[in-house]
Amino acid sequence: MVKKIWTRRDFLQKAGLVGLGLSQLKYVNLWAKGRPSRRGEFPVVISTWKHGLAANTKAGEILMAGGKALDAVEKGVNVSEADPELMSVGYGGLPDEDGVVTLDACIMGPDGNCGAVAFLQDIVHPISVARRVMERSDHVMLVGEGALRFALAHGFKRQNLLTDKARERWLEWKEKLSDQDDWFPPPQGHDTISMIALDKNGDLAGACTTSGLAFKIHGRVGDSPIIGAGLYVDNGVGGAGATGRGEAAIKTCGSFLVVEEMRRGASPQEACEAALQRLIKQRKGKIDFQLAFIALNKDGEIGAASLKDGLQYAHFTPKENKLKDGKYLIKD
Ligand code: SD4
Repeated sequence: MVKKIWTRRDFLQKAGLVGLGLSQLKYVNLWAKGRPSRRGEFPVVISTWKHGLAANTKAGEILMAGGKALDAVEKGVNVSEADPELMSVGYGGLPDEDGVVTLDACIMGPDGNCGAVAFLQDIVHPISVARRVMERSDHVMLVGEGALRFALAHGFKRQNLLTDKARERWLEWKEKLSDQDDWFPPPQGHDTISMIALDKNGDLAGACTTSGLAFKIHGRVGDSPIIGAGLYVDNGVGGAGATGRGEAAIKTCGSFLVVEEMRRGASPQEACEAALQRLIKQRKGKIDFQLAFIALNKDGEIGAASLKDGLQYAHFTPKENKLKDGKYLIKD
């Protein structure tokens, strides 16, 4: 028996689609790739670390009620910022070497607009100040005293962010200092929250907020408030966020790179891994720190990868909000 060779026309005829106009065929192509069917799984949220679960819960509530991705990421990470037990974000964050808590944050919306604050002190919710910078000024980033003054002018309340627990950890660190110490590498501790959300309309937004590396040099700013390094969102493609050694994310424009990889056709998982591979190559394989990326594309697909073992991330869909392990690239 001669095997019939199926043509595109045969397929369309069988599916009853011959006679459709060009624009309708375009839709059929999308359908074949599965996009509208994935819509059922919207909204989606991905965020870093275990505390991402509580942040996702808040973001998910907003999204399930039909809210916008931008509101979801802001209110979601607000939960982490207000948690005194969380020693890497907002209130209760570990201080710098002088015992001062300094916060970095940035936010990016579906319209490509973004806002950031860096080296901000005495304000519990830096992400909300970053959003205010985005919406109420034509600047992108404010730092230090200027960021604080802007926040106070907009009604944010001043508050001491150094909890007793964080102060004790700082004193312990100081007591152990010796003349052999240097700043390389700094103490580890990677619990920045980066969050990307996709709402029911298919719009993306992202947020990233942190107290930065513990016991850093006073004045140090990491990747978390830097658009393209700690966070990047392109509403036509996807979004990505970082956690870990900020200097490494800055040197590779990490989050931007992840999004650009997705633009070139990589899945979110492949894109996260490609950005980390770029870093490994840049450093000729000499990696003595942790860095991780999370990513979410326009179709609701996610990715998460780190240099070393230990990355966890929280993944929210209408069905569940689950803590998962990220893939890592370097086995010690
Ligand atoms: C920083 N990326 O300041 C931040 C630190 C971090 O989880 O991610 N901690 O470099």
